Amino acid sequence: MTALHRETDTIAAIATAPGTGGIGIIRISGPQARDILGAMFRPFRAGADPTRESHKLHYGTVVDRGGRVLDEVLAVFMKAPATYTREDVVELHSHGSYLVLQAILAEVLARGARPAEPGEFTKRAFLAGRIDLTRAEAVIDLLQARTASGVDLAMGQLQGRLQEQVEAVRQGLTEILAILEVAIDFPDEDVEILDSGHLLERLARDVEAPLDRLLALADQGKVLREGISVVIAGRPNVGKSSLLNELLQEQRALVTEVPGTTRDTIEEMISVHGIPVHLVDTAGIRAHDDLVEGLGIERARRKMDEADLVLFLVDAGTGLAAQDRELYDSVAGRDHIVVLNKTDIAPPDRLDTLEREFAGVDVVRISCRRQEGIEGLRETMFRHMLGEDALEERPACAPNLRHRAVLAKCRDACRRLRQALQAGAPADLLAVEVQSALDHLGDIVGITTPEDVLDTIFSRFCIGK
Ligand SMILES: Nc1nc2c(ncn2[C@@H]2O[C@H](COP(=O)(O)OP(=O)(O)OP(=O)(O)O)[C@@H](O)[C@H]2O)c(=O)[nH]1
Ligand SMILES: [Mg+2]
Repeated sequence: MTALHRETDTIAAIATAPGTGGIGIIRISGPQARDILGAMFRPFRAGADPTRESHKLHYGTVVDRGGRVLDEVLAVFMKAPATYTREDVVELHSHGSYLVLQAILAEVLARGARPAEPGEFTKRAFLAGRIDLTRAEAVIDLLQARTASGVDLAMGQLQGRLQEQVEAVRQGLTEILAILEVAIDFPDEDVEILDSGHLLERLARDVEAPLDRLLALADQGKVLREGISVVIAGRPNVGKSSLLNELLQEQRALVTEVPGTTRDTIEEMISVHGIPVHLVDTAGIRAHDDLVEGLGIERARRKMDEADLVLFLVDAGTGLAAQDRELYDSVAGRDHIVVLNKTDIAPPDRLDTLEREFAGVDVVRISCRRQEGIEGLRETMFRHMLGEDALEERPACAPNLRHRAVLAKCRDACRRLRQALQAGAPADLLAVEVQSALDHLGDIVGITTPEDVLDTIFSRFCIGK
């Protein structure tokens, strides 16, 4: 199926979720939608005819071919092209009984529609050119978003933020291609048409820089959509469980002055400036001869290995012990923040000494007892998750994994183009690289996307969307 091919059959599906709801909606799209409505619908108001009035709700019943009333409904006919699919669309709003919905759908199908495949309504919107592929993908992201920040991203993408940025890069490449084509068409001109310095400048400004920004956004996108996992680690009694409780703002974990209080991991979800964080409190890690504590410590180490970010907690009241240094060896290689706890009982010069010990690492001072420094810790966590500038400016959209892979290929093509330009390669050779970069971007917005990729994307949808 290509973008030029318009569907000629009519599709129908129950658009609301399975189960019992207040109302349920059946959606029909295609050339027969209007006739199917006309044949099934009996308006309550004399002379009313929804098939003659577009985008207007009508109250009545739907009946089967034997004249039996299936339900009372609100029916709307939406004339092409001002519809979701750009085809004629009918919606029947019935009572939300799944049996009623199925009976109405069966009648619609008996009158000539066929069952819609998953995502087929949105696919038609895409094939009709109403939305590009990034917007179509945003629809499913929105339906499946599990976090508030994921919803924000999907909404930005649905409104075309990603498409705009990709189109801007495409524009930059198209202009470079136009310059190259002039050079190819007039190879014998005396004037130097191909000013490689100028082209390199354009490439850097209009193509490479925005591409790099998009790639950075993709990394942020993963965090915003899925959140990250953060593990609190440290030797016994440094205040790990106290910190979990502070971040949760709830007395979730047991806190005592006995080292080895926490034996199993404790896992909770929190939100750090809108980003979902899977927070794990662990058993204090130390040498031990207790079976249960040993199992807890093993688990703590495993959680630390899986974590995206480790909060390495130190008791500033006692200072660094051999156990801290030993444990820090296995933390230092991962993304981590050093957290100096119990500042309320630490002599000020010790805090300075400790900070010097961890030179070059983010160190945050807190006191769980006085509830101090927790907001600063949240901000430092946020910067680790999204980068320095993210607190001021949150991304309005972000490339997903599919986009990221294609952007990386486009970036490679640009790298080859840059090298060829610097080596003084002929215009036709340069044009090949530009074209390849353009094709990759075309995959993102859906211009050159292979059929099997399209199928995979739309198969992720639910039926009726
Ligand atoms: N003075 C002071 N004491 C604190 C602070 N934070 C925690 N504590 C105390 O330190 C002791 C240990 O706290 P926990 O939160 O249980 O420490 P933990 O790291 O979870 O300990 P384990 O589970 O045994 O590994 C408790 O008596 C807390 O009240 C703080 O900021 N200042
Ligand atoms: Mg604990």
